[in-house]
Amino acid sequence: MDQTRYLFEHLMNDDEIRNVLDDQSLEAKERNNFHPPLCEVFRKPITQLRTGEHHFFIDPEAKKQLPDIIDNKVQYLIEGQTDDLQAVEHFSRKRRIGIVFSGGPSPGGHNVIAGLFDAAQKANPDSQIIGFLMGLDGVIENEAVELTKETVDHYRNLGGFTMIKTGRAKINSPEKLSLSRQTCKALELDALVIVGGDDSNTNAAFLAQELIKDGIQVIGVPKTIDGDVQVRDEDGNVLCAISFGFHSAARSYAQQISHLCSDGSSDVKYWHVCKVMGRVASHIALEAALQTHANMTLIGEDLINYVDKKLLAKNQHHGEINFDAYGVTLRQLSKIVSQAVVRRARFGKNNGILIIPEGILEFINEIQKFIIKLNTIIADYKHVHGSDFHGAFPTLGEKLDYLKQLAHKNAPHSIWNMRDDAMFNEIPEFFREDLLMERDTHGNFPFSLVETEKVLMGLVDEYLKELFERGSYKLGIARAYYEKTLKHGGLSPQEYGPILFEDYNDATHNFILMKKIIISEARLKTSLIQADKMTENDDIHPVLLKILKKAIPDFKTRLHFYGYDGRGSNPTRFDCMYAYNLGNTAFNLIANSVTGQMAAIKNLEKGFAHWEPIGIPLAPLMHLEERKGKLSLVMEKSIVDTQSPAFKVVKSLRERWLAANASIDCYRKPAPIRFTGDTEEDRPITLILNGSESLKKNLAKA
Ligand code: FBP
Repeated sequence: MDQTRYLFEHLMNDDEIRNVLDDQSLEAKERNNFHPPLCEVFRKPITQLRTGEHHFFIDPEAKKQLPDIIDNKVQYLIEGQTDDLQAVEHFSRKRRIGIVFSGGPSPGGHNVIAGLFDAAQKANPDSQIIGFLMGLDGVIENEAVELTKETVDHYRNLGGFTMIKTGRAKINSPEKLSLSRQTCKALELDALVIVGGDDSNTNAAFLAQELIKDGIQVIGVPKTIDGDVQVRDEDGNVLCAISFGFHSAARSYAQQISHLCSDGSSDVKYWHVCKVMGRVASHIALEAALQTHANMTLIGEDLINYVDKKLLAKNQHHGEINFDAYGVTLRQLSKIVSQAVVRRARFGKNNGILIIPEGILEFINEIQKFIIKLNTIIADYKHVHGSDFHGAFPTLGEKLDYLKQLAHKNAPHSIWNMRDDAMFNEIPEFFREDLLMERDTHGNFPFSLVETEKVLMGLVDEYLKELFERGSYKLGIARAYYEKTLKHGGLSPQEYGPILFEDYNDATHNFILMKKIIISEARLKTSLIQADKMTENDDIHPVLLKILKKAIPDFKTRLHFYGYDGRGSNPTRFDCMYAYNLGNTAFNLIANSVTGQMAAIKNLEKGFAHWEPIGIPLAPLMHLEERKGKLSLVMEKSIVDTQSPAFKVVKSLRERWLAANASIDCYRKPAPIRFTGDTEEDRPITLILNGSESLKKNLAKA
């Protein structure tokens, strides 16, 4: 017997070894056996609908393009009457339901399928669930498989979209709509469930409109780690507080970041810069801040509120308003970060943790302008020339030449003018290349591929060097350490203190700051000569050199990107339960004959006992937005509300978490992702804060 075969057979005969080498870990098996609790209503034999009193602002274009589903209302799922035999028969009839994932993976997706599968089987064991493969392309091209119990069981409570895969295709043309319709008819589907983000739910609305004449229902499910699919009615009532997957991804990133907090505060030599996913909105960064208490977290949405007061005041003397003073530029942002570094350094802290949302560029004045302009130029090129911009100009040089030509045309309303061209050429080359990258199928800018953190930290480094030269970036020295060291070297701390330090005579300062002028050995020598402590021919006392070395900061960064890893993590218990109940909601909406609705769970922010499964009408959520340089009807993304309690809490704790003082850092250790145990949190912290009535009251008083 050859050695490999012998080894294999040996492995299979040894229980202990077979167990540890099994492709499915014990955790995965335990996850497979976990039964997420169901909302009360789903434990009843059947459900029915109750129309809710909610109002939406309706975009006239939505009324025009989605006439058959625009009058849909919010539907609450309530217990159905089992004595209504017709209703029972309708609810329990055999159905064929298609399901598709669309867009980036989001932990919990498999549980949506499991929830749909179990609910359909409970209503009628002959019902079938058809999984479309590789995203909406599977619907367009009729690539599908029937999902068996065995397949579904294998993926319960596990992360990824592995069961049927996903893709970024969209149904954005009459041809694709027609092909999708053909597929649904050919497969004799009763309904199709689209699990996706804002763009995919937009697709769901259009498909619902298209398929209504065939009696095929379409239901959307709010998925995206970005957390930007949130719905409120016109009166501000929250109908969908967050999409599934957000909690797991944020917790996964938070855990990695918290490990860096431990490492960084032990080795005290790096600023760890952590970019976290979230294409535009900074929800993940906000949650990661709450989970970890990192020293500094940038929130893109907050930067819009930045006002350059100096610039504003300068022009106000002439009675003018300089609108350039509003919003932040990349350079200003680098100064804000630098100030935080300097302030911590003052207390001897040469380390720190900075969280940057990947979508931050969207909120930086000049970059946002470039992204919008370049999106339009790239999309226009295709409209006008019929060929792809990137195909026509494969190299950066060719792309830049094309932009230059546009600028030189000097047309009065040209989208790219000489000033744009000049400013664009001042940006580092790798960053220009990033900004010109290919857009995705939705025309979106690929934020996760851009090295934002590198650009920003490059500028921070530059500014810190400037501050160091000016003498305002120094590491504070513990007074006790200074005194001990000098005494040890045979020098009098009291004699040298006032020569070396700005604040030596202020006994309340436990950390003392070297004088601005002393930034090198030469400057130290000059100061000592002027104070008659040495002559030109003497060498500086080694103990004083030691103190100088301690005062000179060495700013070193380590850049990290937390994105795809957390997107593929296993779901938290919250996401296991949420997604499973969403799958049940989708089935129950279908069984109650509605279409053009998004399955949602109301009261997520209040905890499981209060969860209410509902259907939110998709059409009223659509509005006109510029996409690829054209106005399109799409679902609006929800960005961080800077008036929300969660944001205000983070803002009020910023100073504490920065810990630019003599105290220790306030890092918080979030739990690892899991679904068992009493200490697992039951929902994202953002939701807890936003749902807290007492916090709302206190904030109103403040
Ligand atoms: P969805 O909006 O499809 O859920 O995807 C979100 C996301 O994970 C973003 O956070 C990220 O910017 C983007 O996908 C990455 O896209 P890609 O997978 O195409 O690199």
